[in-house]
Amino acid sequence: MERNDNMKNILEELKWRGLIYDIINEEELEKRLQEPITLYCGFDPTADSLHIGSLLPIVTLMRFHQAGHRIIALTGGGTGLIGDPSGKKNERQMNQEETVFSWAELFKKQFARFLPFDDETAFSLDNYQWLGEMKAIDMWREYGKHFNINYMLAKDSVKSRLDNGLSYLEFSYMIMQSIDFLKMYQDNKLHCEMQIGGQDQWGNITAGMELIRKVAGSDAKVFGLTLPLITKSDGTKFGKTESGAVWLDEEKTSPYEMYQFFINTADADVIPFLKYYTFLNKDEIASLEEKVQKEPHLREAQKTLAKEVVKLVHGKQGLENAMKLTEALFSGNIQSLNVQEIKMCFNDVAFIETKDDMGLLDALTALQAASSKREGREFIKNGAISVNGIQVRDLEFVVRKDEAIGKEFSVIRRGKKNYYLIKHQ
Ligand code: 383
Repeated sequence: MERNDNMKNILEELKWRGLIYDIINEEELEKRLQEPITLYCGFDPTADSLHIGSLLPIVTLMRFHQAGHRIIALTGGGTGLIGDPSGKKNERQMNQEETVFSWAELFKKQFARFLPFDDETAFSLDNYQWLGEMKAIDMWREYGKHFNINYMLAKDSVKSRLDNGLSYLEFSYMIMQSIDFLKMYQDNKLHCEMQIGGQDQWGNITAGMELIRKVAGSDAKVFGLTLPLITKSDGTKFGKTESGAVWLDEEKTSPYEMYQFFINTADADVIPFLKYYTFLNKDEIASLEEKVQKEPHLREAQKTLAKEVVKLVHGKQGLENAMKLTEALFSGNIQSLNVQEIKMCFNDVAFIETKDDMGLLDALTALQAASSKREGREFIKNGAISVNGIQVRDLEFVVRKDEAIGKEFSVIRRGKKNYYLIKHQ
């Protein structure tokens, strides 16, 4: 019973969460969603990991699945060889086939962390399966025939690139993505009737719907839904830190770094982000909203957001690790960390490498923790500097490999928050 209500109310739920940018034919879709529907979202393997931008459509697929619908995570092993011009200013560099295939496998492993693939209600597919074996002549005769050049030129992804340059390869991308939708629509077992994607995918999604109607008949009912592009209240791009993108692979972005990324969410953004990324319900979010208003300094909402997302992506263990590191850094209790944890924590702080023991003053200037020796002396005298969690007031202090953590790292802290690393070789 509850499952059924969820199924029927999924649009309402998505709307409340601010997850809908656009829907084609909303009334019809609302009716159609009274019964289980199959929907998909595609992801091109353009790097060796998914990133935080891919998480929103993944979580949205989870919501549909939990509401009783059937979902497909489509890896673009085929389309990844072509390159979607949508939202891209310039032609992409072509990646080697083996590279794209190996990335595709990494994507599939990552999807499985979120989606319980069972080949009945949740599917993991790769469009190389059909695009890879398609003959060029068939592609033009069976599908190219249905694409009107004027229609293609009118799409943003094409129009915006005409001056900058757009190769025939990327121009044909929307045909490939449309073929996917058609193939999965025609497949009896899948009968996929809906595609979701970010705002940038609107043109490709509608092109697919158009192709299905041309091939299967104008009464074919298919749907498209786009998710908003996530924006931040300060106008900066979401999903980037100083050290680059936030990846879902823990080797590229540690659970600790991801935790820090979300903890730093602005008060103005934290409620929308909780709605987008977590499964907390209306009451839970409303009570956090009150806390943002009444006691913003406690950052309760940010802590919840960070915990929920890190747990979702890295599991309980990852979350525990992130919190341990956060606690150690906050309290300055660096000694409690092992070499592995030091690496995770200080992945992106300023560092120097040295073979020799090093005077603290020299280290401070080399690390640019102090602009001059004079300033360095001030810092030390004022008790602002600690080495491996222990305050140092001795101007002659020497940072020694022998006393380093694991004989590898000495962590320098200046003030409450500024960390630097000496890597002993
Ligand atoms: C490929 C084949 C399909 C359907 C979709 C695709 C991929 C699509 C694409 N998507 C982006 C990507 O792969 O390029 N042509 O990096 C991103 N997506 C999702 C979402 C998003 C989009 O994977 O807006 C952000 O994550 O749609 O930019 O049959």
